[in-house]
Amino acid sequence: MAFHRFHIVDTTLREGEQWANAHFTSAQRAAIATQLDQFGVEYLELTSPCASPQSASDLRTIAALPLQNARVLTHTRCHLPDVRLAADCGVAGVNVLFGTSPQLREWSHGRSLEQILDQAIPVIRLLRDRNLEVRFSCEDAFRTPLPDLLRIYQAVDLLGVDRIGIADTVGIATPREVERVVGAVRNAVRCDIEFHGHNDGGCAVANTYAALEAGATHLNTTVLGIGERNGIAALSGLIARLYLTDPSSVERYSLQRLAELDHSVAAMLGIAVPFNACITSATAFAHKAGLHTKAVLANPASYEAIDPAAFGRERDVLIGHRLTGRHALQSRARALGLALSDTTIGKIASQLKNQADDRPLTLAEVDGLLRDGALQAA
Ligand code: HCA
Ligand code: CU
Repeated sequence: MAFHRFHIVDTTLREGEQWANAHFTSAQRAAIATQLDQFGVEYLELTSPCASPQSASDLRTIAALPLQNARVLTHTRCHLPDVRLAADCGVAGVNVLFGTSPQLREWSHGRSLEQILDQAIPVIRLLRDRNLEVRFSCEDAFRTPLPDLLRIYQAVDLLGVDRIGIADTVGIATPREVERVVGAVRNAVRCDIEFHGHNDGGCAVANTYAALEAGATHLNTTVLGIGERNGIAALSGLIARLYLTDPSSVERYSLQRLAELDHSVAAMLGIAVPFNACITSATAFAHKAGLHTKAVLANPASYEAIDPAAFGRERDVLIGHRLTGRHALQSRARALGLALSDTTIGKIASQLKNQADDRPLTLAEVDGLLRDGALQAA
């Protein structure tokens, strides 16, 4: 299936900074912006200049970088003073938000729908007058009654926003609900649609993908999925999902840079890339069980839907453990230039399994067993 055109709005430098253990220095922020730009994301969303003096000066610095692909946005409350300051920082646009669910209206800001719209009007006008991209997002959209959502989105669409944002702020949506809500919004507005999905229920990437299928044009990600609580859709997860559907949908990105990007941000955060990160984790292309290794050695496509080479990764066929099969050993022997009979391979396999019950063997140790086996058989 071919996708309509979509844009990645990476918010590592805003939502990502809201992860409990994230605290980027100015140099790190600039490095992340540069790496994301080199990867090819279309937008970077940065923390509001109202957050702190350093946030304001870093926003100006990054907005002035000679980036090749990414337009720099900042994210502010829908307050005129905040938006005025943001508009003076050299950004291409401002992402504003307002909580619209009954929960946030009651416990966060206490405003009615009318008051929200009254506050949005001058903000949208100011950004349009300044020729800046303007996005208006309903925070907590999936706990906002659909009629309320549509009313707000249609009103801001008529006021001339470039896009509206649909945020699953508390991570409660399912792909089906995302399809229903984004589909309804798609039918109600002319402007572009951005989706922002939290991962509390483990559905962030699935929901973001469902939003794309239902008509969203702009998709929020962060590197490694960092963000409030357990974060939002991970860039590598979304790229994997898109690649699996249609490799040509992501060919415009520098896919070979993805692993380096994840590892570099992980190092800045003082964490390892999670073992289950799509594409970029140490074991994302490691095959272990005998059934798997046998088939992968014959044809990698048997157990690999993603080609590691497309991302500059290599597959790992693990053959030093107790689940190793004879086929994997035979294939390794051939790679070493050793011609071993089935009987010899069988003996080596038993030897390996005995030893590997204590601990897995390294590849060098397996090679040693194969070479010894070849000498004894000669
Ligand atoms: C938050 C806000 C937000 C905003 C998303 C958006 C969310 O940090 O609570 O502007 O679309 O998840 O609602 O990240
Ligand atoms: Cu968020």
